[in-house]
Parts: sequence; structure tokens; C-alpha cells
Amino acid sequence: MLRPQDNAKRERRRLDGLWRFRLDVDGVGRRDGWAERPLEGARQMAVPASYNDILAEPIGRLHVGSAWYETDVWIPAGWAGRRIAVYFESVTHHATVWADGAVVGEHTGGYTPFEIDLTGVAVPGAVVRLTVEVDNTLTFQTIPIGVVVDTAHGKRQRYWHDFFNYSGIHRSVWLAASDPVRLDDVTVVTDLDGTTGIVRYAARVDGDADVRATLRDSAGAVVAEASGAEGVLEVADVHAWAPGDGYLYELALEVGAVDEYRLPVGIRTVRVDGTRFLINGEPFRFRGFAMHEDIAVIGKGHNDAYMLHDFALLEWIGANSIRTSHYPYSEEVLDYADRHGIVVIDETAAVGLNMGIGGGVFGAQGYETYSESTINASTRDVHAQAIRELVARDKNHPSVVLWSIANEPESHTEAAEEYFAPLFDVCRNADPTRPVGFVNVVLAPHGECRLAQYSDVIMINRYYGWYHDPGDLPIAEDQLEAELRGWATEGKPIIMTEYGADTMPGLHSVIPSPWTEEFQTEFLATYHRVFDRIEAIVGEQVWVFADFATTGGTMRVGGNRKGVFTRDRQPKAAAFALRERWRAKMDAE
Ligand code: GCB
Repeated sequence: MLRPQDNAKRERRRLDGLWRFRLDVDGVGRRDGWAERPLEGARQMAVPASYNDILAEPIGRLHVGSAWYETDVWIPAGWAGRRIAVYFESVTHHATVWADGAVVGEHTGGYTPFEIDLTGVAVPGAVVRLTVEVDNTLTFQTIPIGVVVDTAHGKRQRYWHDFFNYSGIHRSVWLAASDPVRLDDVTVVTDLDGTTGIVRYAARVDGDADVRATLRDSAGAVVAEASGAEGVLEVADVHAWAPGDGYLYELALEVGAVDEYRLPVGIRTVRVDGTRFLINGEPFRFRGFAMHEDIAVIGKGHNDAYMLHDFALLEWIGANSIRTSHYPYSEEVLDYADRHGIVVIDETAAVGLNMGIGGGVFGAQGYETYSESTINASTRDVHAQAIRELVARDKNHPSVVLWSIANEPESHTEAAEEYFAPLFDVCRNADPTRPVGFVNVVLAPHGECRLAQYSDVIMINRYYGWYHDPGDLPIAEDQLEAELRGWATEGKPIIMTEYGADTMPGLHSVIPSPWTEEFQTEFLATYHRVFDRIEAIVGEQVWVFADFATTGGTMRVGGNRKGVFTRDRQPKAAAFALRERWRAKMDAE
């Protein structure tokens, strides 16, 4: 499946805007045939956006189950004979789609795209009523996982991850047209041989037609050509894609005389060598943040302006990388990262697979993590599919250098190993070219974790001095160093993928104490002293870029406050300290 695009042979229309919307509070929409006729009692809802906070009613946050979206789409009269499809960039978490009252498709997984073929259903020159049922239910057989509990006040959604379960149509929806004979997929793998760049492409065509490939540089000059569904393009005097230098070529694939597709290509290599993480053969050190897609009112809806501002702040602070904690982000984010040389650790939505962690949901304890009735073989199938869909979408983005197949799962037990070992294979089969890892939690420290052996890179989140011995940074420094020295004996690169402290902007104290701006600054400085003493540490990504929404909890003050920026992207004191450290490192490179 390819993302829709406009070119001489393809057209697309964005279907964003105000759709008709109704929350299915009593869960009767299917029984009562809400998709069969125009949605009664509908209000308006913005697409893309989470619906939760827009509603300004408690039900927006409490609702468990379906929400119905509907819009009328005119199919251009000129599209007769074309293949017509609707492409959803993301619907969180489960979507069923109807066209004029008939089911045309469904998709599970709230952060990856899906396409539905409407040819024959959508009539050129006529209008089609598109209905989408968006189900936000999380169970032990969804990714991420959750559990629905019945209470005297109705159903409640519990989950083990620490961010609010925003729901809705979160990214753009496209109507797309192409020839029925068309390029269906392309995989590009790049290499460097001295000053020569190598681009291997493999195209999949739906139908019978020849493929021609043309690679152009950023000025539009043709640098290599090939024909055939698979081929190798060589670029003399290559301008490689590199961190901080997002140089992109453009690969144009022509399919007979009927279709074409254009794909930006960054030529670079990624490799792990001992404790070094190499991009183009050069050691790379990750500096930056674990992020969230999280905006006041809009929730997890993609917003171009916020995205650009977030990247501007990343540049201001001297970051060179991000992790898409804890789910695949909008592809626009990767496009930007490609174009600006920002390095990305790309994560699936497998978060909260750990009953040992509260994550602000203390109501949902008392389960075993892996068991027949909790996280089981069916969950693993869904998880495998989530990995495949992530790789399928993001494999051609040069900015993506490392896959994270889960955040903080239970990883110290035999059951964990049984569950996860095949998933590392799934990821490596889907993409043999990039390193694979997962993010380790303190409950499985060095020596106890059974999954690190499967990872190319050790990624760890630690909160010594925050959740352990809160406020005591000398003790934290010792604990952190002792554990990291243990991990360093594994002979693999280590990235600290999370470390941070909740901070209320405006709260100060002479002696750094938890929640003050001074403490956050001191906390980060303590960790940095340790990182600078251990060679195998090749990355520091602070938790978290900006404050974000969570479920209510006694440890959360209007959400998680570990942001170096507030939720509206104002800097806390730590931002200036980080800027000093990271800009100095940047200048030294
Ligand atoms: C973690 C999780 C992250 C939480 C963070 C915290 O380890 O990976 O999702 O938000 O800790 O602040 O507790």
C-alpha cells in the first residue's frame, strides 16, 4: 500500500474538516443501523483531532466504545474508469468503514494507515456517504493493551500506559485515484561504497506493466536510471543523507504509461559495531527527547503548526534525534525528520505490557502479565501485525534508524521471552537493514532482563532519584552508574531512552527538591555526569519533550509534568541547561 500523492498520473483530495459525529454512549449504533441512514442526532467533529477534549463534557474522557463519524464525499466526474480509494492515515484504535450503508472495510491498530478500495462503490459524478465507526476499546488482545471493567457507573477503561487514551480520526483522510494498473508498493534500501551511493529498489505492481526508475538529485538533475521491477541505481559522488544534513534524492517510478510515483530517498547506512552506533560508518550519539503527540484540545490529532514549532524547539535546544514514544507518529513527522536530518527511533504502540507498573492506573492491578487470559498468543499476533504495519509504512524513511518493538514490557520472566523472541524475528524479517530493540524498565535491571540478548541496542528508561529515593541525587548517581556499568559489559550500544523528573513551572527552591525547576535541572545534570563517564552510552533522550495528558491520578498534576517544555511549549529552566550542553556538543562535532 502506498500513501496517496498528486502527480501527473494520480490525484488525491483531503477529506479533512467538520464531519458529523455521534458518541455511541449506549453501544446501540450497530444494532440500530446508524450507518444505514444519515446519522441522526449528530453534532460536528473536527477531523483530524481526538474527540475527547473537544466535547467539553465528562463523557468525552469517560467514553468506552464506539463513536460514529460521517461525511458526504463527491467523487469527481472525471474519475470514471479510475481505481478509487479512501486512505486513512490513522483511526484510533479500531475502524469500520461504510459507504452508503454497506461495510467496505475495517482496520485494527490506532496509529498506522489503511486503505479501502471504493472502486465500483463510489460512482464518479455522484456523492457517497462515508461512515466510520471508531472504537477506542483496549483489551488484552489489542496493542496497546487495556482492560474494560464494569462499574456501578458504567464501563471504565483501564490501562497500564501513562498517557491518555485519546481517540478519534487523528490524521488526514484522503480520497485517491489512480489507474487500476498501478504501483502498489516499493522498498528502497541504500548503501555507500566509498563516494558511490547505491539505491536498491523493489517495486510491486498491481497489474501487468513495465517499471522505469529515475533518480534525480535535489536540483532535479537525473543521476541514475534503471528499468525493471527491481533494480540497482548507482550515484557517483553521492551526497549522503546524514544527521543534520537531510539531503534527499527523488526516485520516480513510472509504470507503463499509466502510473507514476515519486519517493524521496536519503542515501545512508546504519550499523551497530560493538558499542558504537554507526550512521554512514561514523559513530552517532543520540541527543534529544522521547516525545508524545499531544496538544491541548486537539489531543492526538496531527497539527502541522505544532509539528513545525516542536521541531523548531528541538533545533533551538540542540537535539539531533527523537523517539516516537509510544506509538508510530504521523508520517508528516518522519517527512520533516528526513528533510532536516533528524534521527528517529521508531516505536510500535506496544506499551503497558507490564502488570508490574501502575502508570497512574492503580485500579487495574492484580493481573498476571502473560497468561491464557491476559497477554497471550492472540495478543502476539496483533503485536506482530503492528510491527509489520510500522515497518511497511516507515521502511523508506532515511531518518528512521532503529525500531523499538515495545516500551517497558515485563522482560525478566520466561513467559516474556516466549512472547517476545518471535517478535524480534518478525521485525528483522520485515526489515533486515535496521537494528532492532525494545525499551527496558527498571523492574528488569541488568542481569535479570531476558530480552536484551535479542536487542541490537540496549534502550533503557530509568528514574533513580525520582521514583526511587525521590530527591536524593547523590544516591541516584551511584545507583545509575552501578547499573549502567553492568549494562556496558554487554558490549552493545546503550541509549538512555528516558530519564526525567516532574516539574511545576514556577516552583522554585534554593535546595533542589522534587517538582521544582531547579530539581529538574539538577536531576538531568546528575544523569549527564554519569553518561559522560561511560563510553558505551551513545544516547540521551530526556523524558519528556513537553508535558502531556494522562488519566487522572495522585501522581499526576493535570497530566505528566516531566516536560522540559510545558504543554503549550514554554521552556522550563532545564530547557536552558540542556541547550547549553547539547549546543556545545553540537558545536564540537
Ligand atoms: C516511563 C514510561 C513513560 C512514563 C514515564 C513516567 O517509564 O515509559 O510512558 O510517562 O515513565 O513519567 O513515569
